[in-house]
Amino acid sequence: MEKTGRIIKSISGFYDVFDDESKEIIRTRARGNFRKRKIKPLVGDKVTFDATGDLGYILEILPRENSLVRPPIANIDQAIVVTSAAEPNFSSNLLDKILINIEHNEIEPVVYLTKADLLSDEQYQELKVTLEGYHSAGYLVFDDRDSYNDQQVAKLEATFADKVTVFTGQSGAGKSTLLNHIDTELGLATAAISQTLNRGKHTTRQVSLFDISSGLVADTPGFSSIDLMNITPEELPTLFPEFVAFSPECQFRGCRHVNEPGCKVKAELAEGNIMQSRYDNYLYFLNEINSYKKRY
Ligand SMILES: Nc1nc2c(ncn2[C@@H]2O[C@H](COP(=O)(O)OP(=O)(O)OP(=O)(O)O)[C@@H](O)[C@H]2O)c(=O)[nH]1
Ligand SMILES: [Mg+2]
Ligand SMILES: [Zn+2]
Repeated sequence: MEKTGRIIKSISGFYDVFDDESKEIIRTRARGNFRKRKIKPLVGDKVTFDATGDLGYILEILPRENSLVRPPIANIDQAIVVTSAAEPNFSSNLLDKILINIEHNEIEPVVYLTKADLLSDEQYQELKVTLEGYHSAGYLVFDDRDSYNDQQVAKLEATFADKVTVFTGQSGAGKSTLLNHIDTELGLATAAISQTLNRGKHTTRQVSLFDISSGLVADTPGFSSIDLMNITPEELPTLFPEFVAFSPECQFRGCRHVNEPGCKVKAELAEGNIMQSRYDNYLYFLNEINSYKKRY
């Protein structure tokens, strides 16, 4: 009998599927022809499956709304970019890359600061100014000095209803720790980065979806770098919301905001209304994307 459901976990060739109808979790395998067709089921995929035997079989993956490579997950509405102030240190380059990948997949990004308790007052004030820049650029930002203060955690949790939310960000940033504060029954494994590095592994090793506050929420393995392989030089400026806001006032349509005359983005940059670090990262990424093109 053909059923429908969503993959909530993938463990060495098996896929746990949440059955839409029975609300049970059914262990399945993918049909052999998926491999031949070079299709890999992802956590978050909506599927049809057969569950007449002991082990179910995924029959078909329904069309994806979107999918991320890092972390590997499909059909996402919102991404919480867990960003540590220290251990590992804040990197505007990595944050902007993550945000661009999220924007490119039409996923709603949220920036969530962790580990600000490890900063001096002065360092925290400085980082807060940077994060206020992200807020002005159009992002929802959570930047309390105490990452897990109840009010802030409750406010984040309130965004989960009727959505699929993915927690993403650098390894050791505190994704699993934050999820454990939101749902104290999850009991996800967490570890200090020095331990993680010693073992040469990420603490969270697989993507899993959980039912939290009337939504689905994914914990994922962290990473330390990300590429921009799928993004074209034409697309890049459209992935910075603050550039998009000003670009209709650029003299030229399709202005890349580099050397064009009458560029409103550069004018706003000079006025201090666009963050220098975001603009510098933009130029840096443009270069990186152009260098991929030369290689292939
Ligand atoms: N001081 C401080 N430590 C924190 C905070 N958040 C998390 N940690 C610690 O940081 C370490 C890493 O946290 P995890 O939650 O395992 O990080 P993760 O992002 O899930 O890491 P991966 O699963 O490897 O991607 C743990 O030792 C946590 O206790 C925070 O706000 N302040
Ligand atoms: Mg983790
Ligand atoms: Zn321009």
